[in-house]
Order: sequence, then C-alpha cells, then structure tokens
Amino acid sequence: MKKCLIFGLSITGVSAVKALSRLGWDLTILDSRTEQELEKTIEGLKAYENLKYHLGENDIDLEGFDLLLKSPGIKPSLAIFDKAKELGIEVVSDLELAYRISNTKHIIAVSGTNGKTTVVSLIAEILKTAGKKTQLVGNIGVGMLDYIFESKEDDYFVIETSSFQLEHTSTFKPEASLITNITPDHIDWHGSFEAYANAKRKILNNQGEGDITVINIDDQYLSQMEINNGARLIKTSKEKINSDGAFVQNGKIFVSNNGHNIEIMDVSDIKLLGSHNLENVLSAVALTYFIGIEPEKIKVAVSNFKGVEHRIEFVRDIGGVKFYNDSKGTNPESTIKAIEAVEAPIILIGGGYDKEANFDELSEHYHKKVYLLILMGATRDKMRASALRSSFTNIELVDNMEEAVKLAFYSSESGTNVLLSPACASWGMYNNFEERGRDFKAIVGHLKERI
Ligand code: UMA
Repeated sequence: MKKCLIFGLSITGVSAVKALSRLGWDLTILDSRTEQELEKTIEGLKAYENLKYHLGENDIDLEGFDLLLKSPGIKPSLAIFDKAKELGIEVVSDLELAYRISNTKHIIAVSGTNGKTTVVSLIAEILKTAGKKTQLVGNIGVGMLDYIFESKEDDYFVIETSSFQLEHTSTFKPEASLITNITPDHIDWHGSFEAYANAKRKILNNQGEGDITVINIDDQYLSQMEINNGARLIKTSKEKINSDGAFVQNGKIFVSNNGHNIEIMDVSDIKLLGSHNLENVLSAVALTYFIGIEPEKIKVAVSNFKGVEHRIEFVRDIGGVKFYNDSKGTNPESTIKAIEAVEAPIILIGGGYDKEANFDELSEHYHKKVYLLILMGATRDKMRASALRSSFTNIELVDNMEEAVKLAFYSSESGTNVLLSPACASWGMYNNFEERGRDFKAIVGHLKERI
C-alpha cells in the first residue's frame, strides 16, 4: 500500500483524497489552515475513513512516506520540499499522478501565460461538436484526478496546465501539447523567468513520434524557442505561413498540412474580441485539425463559441456604459490584451496581490485608451507609481471592489467601457479570480440606471 502525503486540501487535495482512496492508498493530509478553517471541507470528506490530518502548519515528519502530492499553489521554496529531497521522497503534482493512473489515450495539454482557458474551452467545444467524449480539467478549476476512474480509453482529456503543475511532472506525456505564449509571470513562485519558462516547456519534453506540438509563433519567445522533441511541430501565426500549421490570409483561416492548404472559416465568423483571441482560435483550430477532427466540425464549433466567463466577459450595459469582467487578467500581459480588445474610452479597474510583476509596459498602454485608472489591493501604490512614471495621472485609489465599481460608474458617461482587468492575482482580497469576477458582476448587477 502506498503511503502518500497530500499537501494542500482545496480543489487539488479533495480530488486527490477521493481518487487515491479508491486505490486503497494510506493518506495523510497536511495543510497550513487549521481544523476550524477547514471544517466544511473535512465534513465533506467524512465518508472517507482512515484519513489522517496534520493541520495548522506546513511541516510534518516525512519518515515512511512514499510520495508527496503537492497542491500547485504551494511554493516549492518551503523547507519540507528540501527534506523530501534529502529523504528521496518523490514530490509530484496532480498532473503527473493523474497521468500515471489514468488509462486515457487521448491527452491534450495546453500551457502558456495567457489564453489557456479560452483555448482549452474551444478545443473541448470542437471535440464535443465532433461527437467525442471530452473532459475539461486542470487549472480551469477542475481537479485533475476527478474523472480518472469514470473515463474510458478513447475519451479525450483536455487539460489546462499551469507552470505550477508542470514543474512537478517527470513522465507526463500528452499526445497533443500546445503553448499559447510565454511572458513573465509567477516570478515570486518560480524564482526567475527562466525557471518559469522551463516549467512551461515541460509540457512537450516527453513527447515523441506520433505526438503533436502546437506553438503560436506570433509570440516572440516561442518563435525563437528550439524544439527537438521528435513530435510533429505545428506552428500557428496570424501572418506567417508554415507548411504544417494554421494561418490567416484574406480574412480567412487556413490550415496547412504538409504545404497543402485547407480553408477552415472566415475570421469575421469568430465572436471573440481582440487579436489575441484570433491567436487562440488559430491554436485550437490547428490542434484539433491535426488530431483528426473534420474541418466542418471545427468551423461550426468555433463560430458558435462566445467566450469564457471572466475573460473580457460582457456583463451589462447601463445607459450606454458597458461593463466587462476580465478578472482572469491576472498579469500585466493579459491586461494589455484586454485594453487592446476593448474600445476607448476605458475606465480600468486594476490591482490585487503582489506577484512581483513589473507594470511599466502596461502603464505605457494606458495612454492609448484608458481615461481613468482605479486601483485597489496590495499593488495599488506600485501600479500608481508605475503609471505616474509614464506620465499617466488620472488615477484613483480605492479600498474594495464596491468602491471601485461605484466610482467607475459615477465617472462614466454613455460610450464609456468599464473594464475590470486587475493585472494581478486576486489573493489578499479574494480566494480566487472567479470569486473576484463574480463579486464584480454582482455589484454591477445592483447598479441603478441613472435618470
Ligand atoms: N496551502 C498550504 N500551505 C501553503 C499554501 C497553501 O497548506 O503554504 C493550502 C491552502 O490552505 C489550501 C491549499 O493549499 O488549502 C490551496 O492549494 P492551491 O493553492 O494549489 O489551490 P487548489 O484549490 O488546489 O487549486 C489549484 C490551482 N490553484 C493554484 O494554482 C493557485 C487552481 O488554479 C486549479 O484550478 C486547481 O488546482 C485544479 O487544478 C487557479 C489559479 O489561480 C485557478 N491558477 C494560477 C493562475 O491561473 O494564474 C496558476
């Protein structure tokens, strides 16, 4: 019987308890939160007997454990991971463990700094339209181990993978991997951009003949990345044509298969806003085409796809003032893309947890379209200082979402677009970006029309 330490008892930990109990493993749970804080979760797991809890700290005597399953959000710099290394105890992510346990042949994994959720959602829609049984799991908010026993060999697993999850993989090998783009993010967790980019690359390292690797070469880092993993390399671009890939010409999306061009659809049929979303569509189109989905099914699914919650999601129009929820804008890059996608004049609500990001490039983008910048959270002063350095001065600081939304509404007039795109994670104010987005939408929902 394997003796496993499950570190972290939230989405990942709960899904691990449920799956690994079925395998009859001996499970101990470690979490820095106290029994009282975890009361509801523990109550929900009471059917699982023989669980051992070690709560209220980040450490435990590791003697006797075979495996340490680390929840992705937990920083790898904690002392317990050094101890695990010394004792030769393997530390894995749920991504690695799910891969080892599952018997599903069709694993599609998507990584990248931005656009992952849109791309996996689109891929899943295309597969479903083509009649394939598909599970969408991972960083999108669904535990990786949730469906492994229900799934059959021919089912498709579409996995949104984060750098946190990829970092602790060793044998994970998807049949199709895709990287959307790589720009600096999560430096506080990984320690450096290089370490972050290397974690993302792990998605394709074990691939080989018979597999496909899809990359977006409109991204500067990816366009220069050397890939020699033996898989078929598919490149997508809004401009450049590759013999194996997807591209745009005369307002149409084409796939090129060994230099043979196949028309997929008109760009004007895409309902998603912004040129970054065109890149996302190209990625999803290329991946699904090269795993054998019919072009007609791809066209139908992409044309019907209206986007994902919390990603430049249209919320409400009050007398010509439109509200957009881009709570998933958790880094400066994605907020730049949201600013580019939404029409001016924009009132931008930003700020949140400090991931040690640099906001200077973002600040340069305010001038183009942003009329007023409303900042909250731990980064508000840092973001304000950066905006001032770029000579953008129309800035207000607030303490919470309600103040931010009300101030935005009172400062707006018909034609203004109010955009929540924080450029930061939600922690410190919320448990996750979904909660932040829902709070924004609820507050916007309660605003009264002006007379
Ligand atoms: N904990 C400790 N000690 C610590 C830190 C945390 O014990 O030092 C405990 C917490 O008390 C809590 C648990 O660990 O009980 C939290 O674990 P977690 O942060 O890994 O959260 P999960 O709920 O398991 O969700 C994770 C992903 N979260 C993160 O990577 C931060 C979810 O991605 C993912 O959907 C889920 O697994 C299923 O795969 C969220 C995310 O924010 C959406 N991702 C980042 C992003 O998109 O930018 C990477």
